[in-house]
Amino acid sequence: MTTQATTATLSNMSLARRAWEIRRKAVRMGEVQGQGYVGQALGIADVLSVSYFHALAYRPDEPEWEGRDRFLLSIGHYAIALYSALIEAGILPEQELETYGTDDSRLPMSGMAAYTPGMEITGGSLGQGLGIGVGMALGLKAKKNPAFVYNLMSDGELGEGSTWEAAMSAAHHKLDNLVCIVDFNDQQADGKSTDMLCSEPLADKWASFGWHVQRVDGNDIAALVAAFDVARNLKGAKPRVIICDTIMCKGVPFLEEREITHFVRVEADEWQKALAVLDANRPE
Ligand SMILES: Cc1ncc(C[n+]2csc(CCOP(=O)(O)OP(=O)(O)O)c2C)c(N)n1
Ligand SMILES: [Mg+2]
Repeated sequence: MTTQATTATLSNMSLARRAWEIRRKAVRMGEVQGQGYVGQALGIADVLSVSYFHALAYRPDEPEWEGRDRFLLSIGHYAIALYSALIEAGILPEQELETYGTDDSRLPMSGMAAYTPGMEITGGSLGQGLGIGVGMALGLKAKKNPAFVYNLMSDGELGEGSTWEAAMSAAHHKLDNLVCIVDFNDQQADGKSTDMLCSEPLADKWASFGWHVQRVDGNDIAALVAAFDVARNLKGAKPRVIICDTIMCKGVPFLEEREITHFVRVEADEWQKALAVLDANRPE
């Protein structure tokens, strides 16, 4: 599979180490700007590691390669996480990290397709990514392009009606080239997602919409690898969803233990502290 050829050229660093690198870059960007959605980035780092270093086919030096798998960031506010993965994957140069969120940077605080190589869509108006993904997956099929579309969405987006219209449409069109990843961190802007608008039983809901469903610990790399492999190789004309239960701020215990909110507050002197915690726990 093209994926293997792609990752082989990216060295044999472990997926755990890649996730660590993604976490470290996100915290560093947070330090540059003095703010950022680092809680989300720390939580989704394992998913991004498995996506970019196990599952996706892409060419770092040719981000628009027609054969690439499309990775859609429906949640524009997670841009700091995707930039970290794109830098780690060699699609963006590492030094650009220092420009995060500044005027004229290609790395604005919310993801913008027009600014950033590797950013496939301008997400952020929540609930749009899956519908765009349906269109892209249909388009790829029409062009007989075997690439896959991966849409990363949040649990907050489960409250958007457009998500479920897109889900119904994907099953109707038998989009077996579409994988939806739900970051279930049980948090959204006003509190816990389960308290705001409970989506449980979530796996049953997706299944009833005609999707192949898996639910995994989104911070367990082995479980993610297995789930991504099933989603890719499954026979059957269904779209696939991987619901990932993640922990916000994962990997930095003093932030994990803090009362979790949508915008986790990190004081000016805590960025270095967070980096030190990560540095003390660097995987091989
Ligand atoms: C259509 C739309 N409504 C509201 C917002 C404002 N908003 C930005 S992030 C966010 C939280 C959404 O939940 P989730 O993505 O699960 O949040 P997180 O896990 O990052 O806390 C909201 C409501 C938006 N961007 N788009
Ligand atoms: Mg959430």
